Amino acid sequence: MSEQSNYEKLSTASDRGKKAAGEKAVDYVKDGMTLGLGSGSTVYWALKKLGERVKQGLNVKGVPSSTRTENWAKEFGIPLTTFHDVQELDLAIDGADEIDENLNLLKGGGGSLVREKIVNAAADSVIIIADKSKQVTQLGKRALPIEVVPFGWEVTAQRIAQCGAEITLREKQEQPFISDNGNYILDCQFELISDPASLHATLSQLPGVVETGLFIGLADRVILE
Ligand code: ABF
Repeated sequence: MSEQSNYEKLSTASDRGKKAAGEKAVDYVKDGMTLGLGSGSTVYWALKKLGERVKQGLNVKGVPSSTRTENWAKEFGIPLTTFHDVQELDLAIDGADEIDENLNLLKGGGGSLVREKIVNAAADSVIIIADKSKQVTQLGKRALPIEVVPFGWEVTAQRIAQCGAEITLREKQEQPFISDNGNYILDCQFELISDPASLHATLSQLPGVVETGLFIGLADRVILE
């Protein structure tokens, strides 16, 4: 069964929450906007609704944050553009794995965190869409995804472990998972993250770390359903 037909089954409350949140985000899209298109199953619903609006005459274009999002956007008839042509986005719509009360996020479960962060940071405004299970008091219950350069990843992993994490190299079909940027993802289980900004700053300084899944101060609004 394809990913999409799985989403369409809406078998759990969380699936229905994702659909509701994704669709609501489209109410914030105005004619003429250039959009950042996030990734994940909640974004799938935003893209589907956005495609319907485009068919009704809404004029927008989007920069996709993953190959999967690019394919869905094409399927739904959403015009696409790239950072070669636009360097500022009006609005980004994206999902998250955890959202704390300060709207800091843990992201990257789908492996697209680098492009998601570039897209979110380029947007005037960022709306995060999620089902209610993503709301937490403190980030870090889930492992923190960190994208690293494949060369010397073992050394990078050791350095991250010294910051207090248990590290798992993400795999797909028993091979290292490769991001859209050709890198590896380390899933790093910390104790609960008490100071996300400081942890992000520390990790970002380690050689080999491309980006962390901590999104600090980027989200402007959260739609939780
Ligand atoms: C992306 O999609 C990721 O950063 C995050 O890991 C994930 C959320 O997934 P879903 O919407 O499928 O729950 O935004």
